[in-house]
Amino acid sequence: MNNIRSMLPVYFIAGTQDCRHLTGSPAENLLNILQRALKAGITCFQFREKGTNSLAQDPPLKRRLARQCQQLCRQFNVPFIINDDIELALSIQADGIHVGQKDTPVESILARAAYKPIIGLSINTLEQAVANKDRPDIDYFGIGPIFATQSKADHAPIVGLECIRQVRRLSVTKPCVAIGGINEMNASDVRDSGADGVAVISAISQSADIARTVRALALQR
Ligand code: TZP
Ligand code: MG
Repeated sequence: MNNIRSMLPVYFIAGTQDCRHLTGSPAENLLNILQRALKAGITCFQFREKGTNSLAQDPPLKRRLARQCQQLCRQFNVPFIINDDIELALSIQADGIHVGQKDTPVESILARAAYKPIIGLSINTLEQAVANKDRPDIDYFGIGPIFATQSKADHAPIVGLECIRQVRRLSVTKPCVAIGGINEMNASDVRDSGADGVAVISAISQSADIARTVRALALQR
């Protein structure tokens, strides 16, 4: 995956905890939503099992589901990223790994990897953006939360669109995907502020019409 920017326009993130409004098993629900999102044209998928309602407590099941999601993404030629779980990501050769500021440091991920995974880092302040902007081992930033979100209980302070603008004003040219409370209505503002793409959980996982939502998120460029 040479062109990181091209994978950021509609970056879908989900785990079984985000699909509990459906009636099937947790794994079926996620695969069902992911398949519809892939058919609709998402440009990247991040597998993120987090919290008490997730499979974080059941590693074998989590691993099996990760592989199923990876296979689905492969069929659609869409990068498959794993949130935080370095062991799992490296053992199944996920295309990439996304980490937060408090997760495993990027150097130690790469020291353990037998291949070069795409690396995404969450950014919540201008200082973090500037400190990491010239690091060649980080492929993209996830900036947020931009708006209020229901999908992450322990989220960092909301930064608003202004944070994306300021990051760009500080000459941060690294590919950036914005996250947190982004939907069909505000995605164009997010892009106009300087983000290369939008990362969403609920806008897609809870959409009554995933095809329409993905098209709308994609068109707002
Ligand atoms: N990190 C910052 S906000 C967030 C994460 C994982 C949740 C985004 O979810 P939603 O439903 O798109 O607001
Ligand atoms: Mg994390």
